[in-house]
Amino acid sequence: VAVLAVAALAVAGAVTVVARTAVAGAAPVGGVVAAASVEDEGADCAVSLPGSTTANSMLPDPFLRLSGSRITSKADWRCRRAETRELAERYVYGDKPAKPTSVTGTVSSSSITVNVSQNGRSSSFSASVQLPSGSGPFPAVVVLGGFGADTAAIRSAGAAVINYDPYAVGREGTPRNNKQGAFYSIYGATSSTGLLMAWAWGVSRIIDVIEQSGGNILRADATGVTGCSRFGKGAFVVGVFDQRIALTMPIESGSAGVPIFRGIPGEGAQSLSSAYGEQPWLGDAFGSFTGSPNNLPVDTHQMVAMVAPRGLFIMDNPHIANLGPRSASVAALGGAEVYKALGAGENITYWSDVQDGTHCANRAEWRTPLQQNIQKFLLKTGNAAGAIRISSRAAGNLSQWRNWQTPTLSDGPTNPPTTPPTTTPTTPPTTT
Ligand code: MCU
Repeated sequence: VAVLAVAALAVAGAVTVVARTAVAGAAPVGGVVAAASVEDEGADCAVSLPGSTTANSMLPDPFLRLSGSRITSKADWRCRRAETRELAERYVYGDKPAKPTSVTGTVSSSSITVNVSQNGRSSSFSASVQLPSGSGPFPAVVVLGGFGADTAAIRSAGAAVINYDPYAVGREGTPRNNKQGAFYSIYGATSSTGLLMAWAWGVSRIIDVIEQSGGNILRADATGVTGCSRFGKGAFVVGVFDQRIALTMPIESGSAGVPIFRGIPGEGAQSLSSAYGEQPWLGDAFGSFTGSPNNLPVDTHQMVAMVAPRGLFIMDNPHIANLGPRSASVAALGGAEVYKALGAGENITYWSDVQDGTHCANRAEWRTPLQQNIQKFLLKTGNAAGAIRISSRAAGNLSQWRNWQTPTLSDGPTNPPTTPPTTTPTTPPTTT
């Protein structure tokens, strides 16, 4: 990787390569990391969100607990992650309900069906499956929408493709007070949960069905997700909110995807009010923050961090400022600090060093890292290093966005902090 990076720098002269140093003592989560066996490992963490938020023009400290103390061990991340999840649900995406009381379905070599019911309401959806050659059971990559992902490369690497239609679960083109699709049939058309989270809930239910299927065709412990553009936003949210996803691969996701909210206005990317208004992608609560992202108590570098230590391969396009690639690079660099602190710095790749500016083009540059990521995190036959390859056309600078430094986290678990939380000044809630 070092050779490749240096060569690219010398030839193109347009690439900023941040070399990754090996992290010592990476034992528990470094190297190849299996996904969790449950959707949310921190579901039992007690989290109480404050009633108000404090404006902060810098990226919130991902290591700082709501109580005001910083985490000190790797084990502490589990419940700090749970706090981050609650913040992300309340302020950004809306709630993701836990697994419904009944999830049933089937897995065949050509399709997956999902039937869900809860509180007397039921809904169902299905997805087609394309297996790779060879004999299974296979890992699978859920592909949101029908474009932008290199499905041929996925299959030739040895993973199945699950063609998931997000609109079956959360339709576009509806007003916020009349959302439609399998998610909203269960949770109501006035649910404040946005489409991206509804789509994520749908993929979680697909994984439930794969788990229950007995694993003869598809492996339940090796699922990836990808998609481009609005489906890159979706793929990102899928991976953030289900720890069974072993490899998350958003492509050119743009505003409401990977880019830090705080950076979008300055970069001239699709505005937060435009992204919020175009479709009900984000949760209804985000509407109070479209003009004031500094009031958000969370930003997308923390969504990146929520994927840690699992595989994350962010693909971006530096040629289209509307996508916010500079802000996306900052999200990746900020989230990578949590990966490093957990000893998993080699598990994140950000790659915007691409030639073709066409949105959602099939890009030769991503084929090798795509297959390497599939080998490493899904097939578990490889151990390629992560790479941060930020195009100098759209290179963000993390140091301009943070006033915190990355702690050295100890390996052993620690007890909850004994010092009382420090009182910080708060502004009144920005929600109206
Ligand atoms: C980049 O993703 C979106 C973008 O946010 C929208 O403004 C635009 O209409 O559609 C993009 C997309 O999904 O393109 C396929």
